[in-house]
Amino acid sequence: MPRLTVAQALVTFLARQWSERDGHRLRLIPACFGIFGHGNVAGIGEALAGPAGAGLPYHLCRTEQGMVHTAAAYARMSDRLSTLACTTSIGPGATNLVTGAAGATINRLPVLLLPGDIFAARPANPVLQELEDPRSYDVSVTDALRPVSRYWDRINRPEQLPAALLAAMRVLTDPVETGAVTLALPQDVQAEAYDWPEELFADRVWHVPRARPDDAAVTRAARVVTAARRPVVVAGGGVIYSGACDALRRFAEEHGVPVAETQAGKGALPFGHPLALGAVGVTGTSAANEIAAGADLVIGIGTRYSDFTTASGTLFGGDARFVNLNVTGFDAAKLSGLQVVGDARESLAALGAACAGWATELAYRASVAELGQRWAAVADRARHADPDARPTQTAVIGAVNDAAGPRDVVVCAAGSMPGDLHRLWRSADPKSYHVEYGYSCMGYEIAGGIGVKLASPDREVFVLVGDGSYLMLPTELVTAVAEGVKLVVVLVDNRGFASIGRLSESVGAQRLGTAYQDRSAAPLAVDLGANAASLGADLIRVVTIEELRAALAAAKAAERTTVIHVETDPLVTGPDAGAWWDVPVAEVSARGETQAARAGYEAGRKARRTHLRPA
Ligand SMILES: Cc1ncc(C[n+]2csc(CCOP(=O)(O)OP(=O)(O)O)c2C)c(N)n1
Ligand SMILES: [Mg+2]
Repeated sequence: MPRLTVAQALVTFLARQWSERDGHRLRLIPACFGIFGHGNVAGIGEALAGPAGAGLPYHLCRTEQGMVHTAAAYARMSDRLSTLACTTSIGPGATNLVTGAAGATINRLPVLLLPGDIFAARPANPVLQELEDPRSYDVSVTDALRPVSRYWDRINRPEQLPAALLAAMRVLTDPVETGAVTLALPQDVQAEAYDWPEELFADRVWHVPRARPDDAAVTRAARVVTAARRPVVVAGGGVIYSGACDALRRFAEEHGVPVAETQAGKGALPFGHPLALGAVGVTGTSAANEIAAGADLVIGIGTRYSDFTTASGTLFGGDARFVNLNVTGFDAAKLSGLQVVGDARESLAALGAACAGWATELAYRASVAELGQRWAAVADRARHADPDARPTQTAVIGAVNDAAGPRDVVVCAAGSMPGDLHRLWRSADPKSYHVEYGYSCMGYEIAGGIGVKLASPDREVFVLVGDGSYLMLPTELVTAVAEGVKLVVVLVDNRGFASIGRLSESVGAQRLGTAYQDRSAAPLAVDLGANAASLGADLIRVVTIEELRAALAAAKAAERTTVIHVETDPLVTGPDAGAWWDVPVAEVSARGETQAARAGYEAGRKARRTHLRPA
């Protein structure tokens, strides 16, 4: 019976966990990111520094929020078969995890969080950074992680550790339940020794299942599908995580069904495929949205049906039926859909076989191709740069897309770029488009880029980050530099929040607080490029698109992380397909513009469908 501290046992255990799917075995948790404080340095810190730590390399990050983004991005890039552990101190180190944890859980991505916690024995409380809830000494700040975690536990005695570890690994590797998993570790318990059963440290393989759908559900779905005349697939992130892209392409081609993509599903069908409609929803293309609006059947695969996908309930027709293929019944049941609960690849194969011989009419497919070409012409114009004008954001995106090889990855999360990227980026590979739009968390970009690069070092990683997002979390640049994780960061500076500025104006809020300026409304003398250079990145400043192209080539060839700073015009917007997004406008206001915005809002709201028709 090995005698180890709780922290040593935990670290030893983590180094011996594996995931397996389709015969591929991966380390489930190959590394640990962290920041030490008094709440984890003596327990987890000592364990990672000792012999147990040999199997779990440690990486120092600069912000706890950032490291959770890094872990989530790593997991997304690994199709949820592998993730990172994150260790923090108690108090603020622990609460800094909350935002990242929410992002991971919302995006259905596994991350293992190991915050320190206040003494279980309470010998001299309150300890530094203890919350002290007068209603109960049982409450600590790590309780804030409960609602954003899919499994949450506090290890108050060593005996509790084995069962908690097994439960944590199960949830991390379960495609239905996965998300943030938190094991809060009181600082005294971390250092406590215990005689552990030897078997706890055996190599353990977590087989990630490919759940097969119920035969009767597939038969029901096939009946609905083969009766459709204008079906459309909405492909979400689940298609990519399941490795179902080939199955999707076969299904689409065999049955002549066009495919529209959510943010997480973008790249499921490569750009240029005659049945690829591209982005759908609020940030969608005119091709996808027109087909979606006229569809009599929506086949949602691995999608959460967020408001961006459904245009807040206004995109699909009131009579449209839904057949939803999803690994979780929770998502499959949305929009009154006919539920096919199972792994996306398995379900697509089963549904395809059950629909054998059926295909849409040629005229329908021809209309898909024509709408696709019409959108491509609009996109071409937006991506094209006027050599004499200040670069537009869409021309910047075009230049980065041109510089990126087919397997290279673009990373983004918040602001106006995710919408432009969703519509305009041309993906040749399902892992080449990495826009975090479940939580759309400012600050994800650089930290997420690190996770992407760590998971796929053979790909070039292009981080597109707005000035607002950059200012929220530039610090992870230091981590990229220190760890030798090479990123190409394109810092798109439009002096404030172009996205929220535009939204503010459209809802009658007069762009209040959306430009970076001083109290006299003069532009701020803030130099973000100098900031990036001061954090250790190589800096290239560019003014024109031609300079940007040269800088991208240089940054690709470089071995170090490069930040390319480019200024764009916040008032020039990309093309959009006019889909509606529900952001309520003030019902009463003295201002005419706000009253007009409210009238427009009420008109828009009328188009909302309930989708209560049973499938
Ligand atoms: C952490 C966080 N806080 C606030 C928001 C709300 N928000 C969404 S986009 C945005 C502005 C982003 O600015 P920037 O990165 O410069 O992009 P731009 O809008 O200029 O394209 C804000 C404040 C958010 N998504 N995330
Ligand atoms: Mg901006």
